[in-house]
Amino acid sequence: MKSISFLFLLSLCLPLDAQERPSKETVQQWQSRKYGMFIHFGLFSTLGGVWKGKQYSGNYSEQIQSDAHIPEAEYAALASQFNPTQWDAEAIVKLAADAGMKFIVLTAKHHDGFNMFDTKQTDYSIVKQTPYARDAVKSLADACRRHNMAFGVYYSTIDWHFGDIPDQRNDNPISAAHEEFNVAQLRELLTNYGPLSEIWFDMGHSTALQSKHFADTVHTLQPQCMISGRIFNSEGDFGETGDDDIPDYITDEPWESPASIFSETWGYRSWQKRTPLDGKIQEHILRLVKVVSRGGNYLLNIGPKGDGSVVDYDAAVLRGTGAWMKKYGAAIYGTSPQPFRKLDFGYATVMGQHLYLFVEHLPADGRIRLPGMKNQIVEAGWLNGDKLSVDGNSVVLRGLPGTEFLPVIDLRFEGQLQVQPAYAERPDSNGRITLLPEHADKLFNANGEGYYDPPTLRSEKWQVAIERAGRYKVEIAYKRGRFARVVDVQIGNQLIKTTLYGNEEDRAVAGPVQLAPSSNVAVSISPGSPAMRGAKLDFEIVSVSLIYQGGQ
Ligand code: H79
Repeated sequence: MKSISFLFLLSLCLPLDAQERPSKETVQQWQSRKYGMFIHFGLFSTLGGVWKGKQYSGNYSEQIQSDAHIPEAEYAALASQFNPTQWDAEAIVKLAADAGMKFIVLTAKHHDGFNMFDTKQTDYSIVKQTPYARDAVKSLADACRRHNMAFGVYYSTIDWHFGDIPDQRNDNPISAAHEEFNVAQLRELLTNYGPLSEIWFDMGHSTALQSKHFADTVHTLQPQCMISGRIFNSEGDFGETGDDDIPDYITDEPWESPASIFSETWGYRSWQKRTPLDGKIQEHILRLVKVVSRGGNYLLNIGPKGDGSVVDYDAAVLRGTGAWMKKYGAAIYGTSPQPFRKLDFGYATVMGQHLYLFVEHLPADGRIRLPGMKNQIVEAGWLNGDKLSVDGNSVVLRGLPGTEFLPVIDLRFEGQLQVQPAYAERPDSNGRITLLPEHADKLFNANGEGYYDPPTLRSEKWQVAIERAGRYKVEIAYKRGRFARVVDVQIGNQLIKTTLYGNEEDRAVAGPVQLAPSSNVAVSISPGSPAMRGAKLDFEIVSVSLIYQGGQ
């Protein structure tokens, strides 16, 4: 009897996540790709940001129907002139490859509700209502398959043609009928276009059950298809940052940063003021490197014209990033994030025994410093270029190699990478180590309830130095909690649990835990496992202390 009720209680804590999700290998593969092409293509492309002679700038051009208050019937009538004969899937895949991109995501349906694929749920599609009469999702999916390019689709959860009222926030609730319509379309997308590497849900304000319904529909048909966080309610397989956003917080979950060439629009805008090419290329290389050094994928968008052709400027930007990638791609694909908190010269990635250093600024004394790196440096040189001299754990530069933008140093080190964080907390004279929230690495869920909900704090993590071997108890001072909750205290590879009670400022004790001397042990506080997807720390940490209790 007792064990039955225990199991029942346990089942309440377990994530209700029966559906199979992408495997570790899939997630790793997805994360290794790093750079992808987003394509915003649809009925809106025919307008290029202009309606009845007026240029609309109140919103992105793919949302001109909303921005210009175009009556539904007038907007829908554009389909009869939509004839993208210049849509060349082969050429687009080649452009992506030339840019160094490893995956493509195409808008199967944007908020306007116009379908770029063959759907049986409505006639409002490129196949049924345009002179072109072909399936654009299919042609691109097939071309991607031929060239070993990963392929995914964007799918707007809201749909103005279905009857959602356009408003700038695109935060509409989803009716039951609309939910069923979406599910039927998702089944088509997940059945008729081969394996999809990801599905990019966007916007709307789905309930928790609706998000789960959409996610289960995807994973029942394709368990390995990665779902974007904008399915909301923590049902995504990867976090999606805000549009054109590179977060300053860190996360250890898979994530992606969607970017447009000009942040004003994703869909084609004929009158976009296009700035000099070199600066634009450099801007996107730098953004890509920032994202990758923090462990994310960079999804850079093009907005083809209504005739299906790619804007020359967009193609040139992509090829410009591709020229850089050709030389420096080894420092991007398959790498792990920067193991240093901050570098004064630029950014870093890691791959096996190589540390790749992206030099944005040449420090005044010419030294590339790697704070806290304990490994012996075997050799260093410009990636695909000249050797460089090493002094202790810094690289000494006499200048930059030519006028190359963001040149990369390839540094080979010995052994397993060990970086002593600059902020590792040391014990006081009583052997007590006090950890404060202002020194913590904060890990966030970027995968929360809705677009306008801020990322939630999932875990706080510190690095400590242990000088004396022995038993330590862990004291957590906290405030503003709710009821009682279990927390996981992870110290190195040891997990201990404790319960925090009440909502007043209070203390809880966990442990003791046996610790050996070490220059660097990670300590973290997280919601008690097994935790729901998206579980957050629902209290505020005042401090965490490791208190020495004596030797063995
Ligand atoms: O497909 C692209 C956008 O159309 C879609 N997401 C990307 C990938 C999107 N739909 N809604 N939103 C994003 C919400 C964003 C709304 C705003 Fe704004 C962005 C409000 C303020 C900044 C757009 C630009 C409206 C005003 C300025």
